[in-house]
Amino acid sequence: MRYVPSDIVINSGDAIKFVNVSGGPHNIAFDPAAIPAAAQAPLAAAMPYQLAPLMGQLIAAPNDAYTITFTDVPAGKYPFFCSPIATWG
Ligand SMILES: [Cu+2]
Repeated sequence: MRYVPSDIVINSGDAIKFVNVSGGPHNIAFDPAAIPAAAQAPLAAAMPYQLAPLMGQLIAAPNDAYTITFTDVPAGKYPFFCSPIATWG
């Protein structure tokens, strides 16, 4: 279970489309404790259908996708993880 590529550099306003290849459900989540305070609102605004703050909806089936468009999100590092895997092992 991994994201490919695991690291990606983008410009402000770029979008990342995360696609479930297999083994879902998956999602894309950011740990609010790891995101600077000033970045939380714009990042939240960039994430449709959150299950919890900065936790994206489940993409359950192969080829399901979730897109985050990083408009107005400040430059920085945004470590992300799959919360079902983190929660359910
Ligand atoms: Cu996952």
